[in-house]
Amino acid sequence: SAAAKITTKRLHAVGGVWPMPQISASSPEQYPLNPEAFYFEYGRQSEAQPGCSVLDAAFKRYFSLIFPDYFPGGNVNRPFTLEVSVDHDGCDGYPSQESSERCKCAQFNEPEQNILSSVWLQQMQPFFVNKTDIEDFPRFQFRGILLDTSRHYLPVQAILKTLDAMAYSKFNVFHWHIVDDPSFPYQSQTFPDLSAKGAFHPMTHIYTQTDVQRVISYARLRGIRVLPEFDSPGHTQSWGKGQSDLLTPCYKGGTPSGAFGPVNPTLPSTYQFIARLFKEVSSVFPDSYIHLGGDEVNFFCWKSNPDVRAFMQKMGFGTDFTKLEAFYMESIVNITSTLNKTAIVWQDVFDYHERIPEDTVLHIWKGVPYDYTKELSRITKAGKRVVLAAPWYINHIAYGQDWRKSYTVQPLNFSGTEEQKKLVIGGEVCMWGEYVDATNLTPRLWPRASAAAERLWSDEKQTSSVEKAFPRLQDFRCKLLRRGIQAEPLYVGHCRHEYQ
Ligand code: CP6
Repeated sequence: SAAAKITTKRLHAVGGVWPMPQISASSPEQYPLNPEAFYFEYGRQSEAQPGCSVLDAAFKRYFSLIFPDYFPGGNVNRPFTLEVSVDHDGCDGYPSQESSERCKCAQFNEPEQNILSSVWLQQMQPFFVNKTDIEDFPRFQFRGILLDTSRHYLPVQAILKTLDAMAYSKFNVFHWHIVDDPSFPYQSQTFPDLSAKGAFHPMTHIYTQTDVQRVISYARLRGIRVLPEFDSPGHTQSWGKGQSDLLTPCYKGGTPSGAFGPVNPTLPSTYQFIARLFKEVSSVFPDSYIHLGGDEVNFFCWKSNPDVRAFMQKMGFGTDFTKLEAFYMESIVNITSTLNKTAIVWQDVFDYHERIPEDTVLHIWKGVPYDYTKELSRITKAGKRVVLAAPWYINHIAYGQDWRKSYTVQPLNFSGTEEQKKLVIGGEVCMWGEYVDATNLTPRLWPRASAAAERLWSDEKQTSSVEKAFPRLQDFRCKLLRRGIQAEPLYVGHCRHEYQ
């Protein structure tokens, strides 16, 4: 195919395209696009053929995105067909860590030219396109966004909108920090009291099974995995409302104070509960990963409780409460393994555990702003795979163009061997919810998250200049606006579509 004739000429002038493709070559030849005579078709060599749900849905979406104001009645000139070829595994099932995101795609024109991978349809520009060959693949396999639906409830619509915007920046993991201390909005089939008593409101501020399925299938059609997080043993205050005896009673002056601490790691009933909850979660969420949290465990309440102290003695932990935390995390990681799921945990877990399974992924969030490179060295040295979140806590806002800091992160610039570098599977932008709800989520995320998206997708050398990125990101932000994403401005300026 013509796509095979891709030159390796690297062009920085691919207008409005973000993140930067790995290899692209544009010619000055231009082709008009007319909605009356524009068709998507399945390529002849495509393994996927009509009926491929992911691609059929992508054709519809991207037709509307290319021709947003289209209504029938224009004149037809030369028909223009865009052939699209994808592997069959892109059609059925859910996206996974193994999904191919590689494509050889031509931004037009001869019918032989292919777009491989539906993710790629977003490359097209409306009305006139330059003949462009593109060959592309991600630098990192894991490119996530964390949304926190516990500090504030986010309506399903707000989540779906975020999934749209994620696809435009080629994010492929939605890390759903679904529950935490303030509220438990996940409506469990097995333990309905968790949301009935632990959500902000038992009817309106919950995610029903239908809601969750909607999010998962919406994400699937956009090539996005849904990674659920049920964070424990800390960050679980809301769990205690609907599940008695789960949390540790805190003591004061030898008697229970009425307050509760982290999950009680000393009772067999705790592990029976977790096993049943995770069994449900692992069948509801198809992804092969579950995030188990394990961050920021406060030992104060455990220390105060005489039963916990007695358990420590019996287990030979002495007064080292990190051993107790390790015992708990090990147990729930093992539960996850028996459910055939791989665990992701916050990096805190690494500090106390030598015995977690080799395939457990560590999520790096400490060491802001610069010390995360030490964390990367230390944890990859132990042979563990990592996801880097520390430099991309974009719930933190500052005056000025803070996207530049996100953009100049060098995820592999830490001391370590080539083998260690391979263990960095990607990165994640975290939007913690203390100060974020549906009113400010979109402008706080976009286009700031897109800076990290390019760092995680594109070649670092080709995208080393923040100055060159600036006008492209401004263009891309205008594209987000045209697509209905209320992305905030980067700086002084205007979007051309404002006066067209
Ligand atoms: N919630 C949970 C949070 C944070 C973490 N876990 C957090 C801590 C420090 C900062 C930002 C977020 N809000 N459950 C840590 C992973 Cl600076």
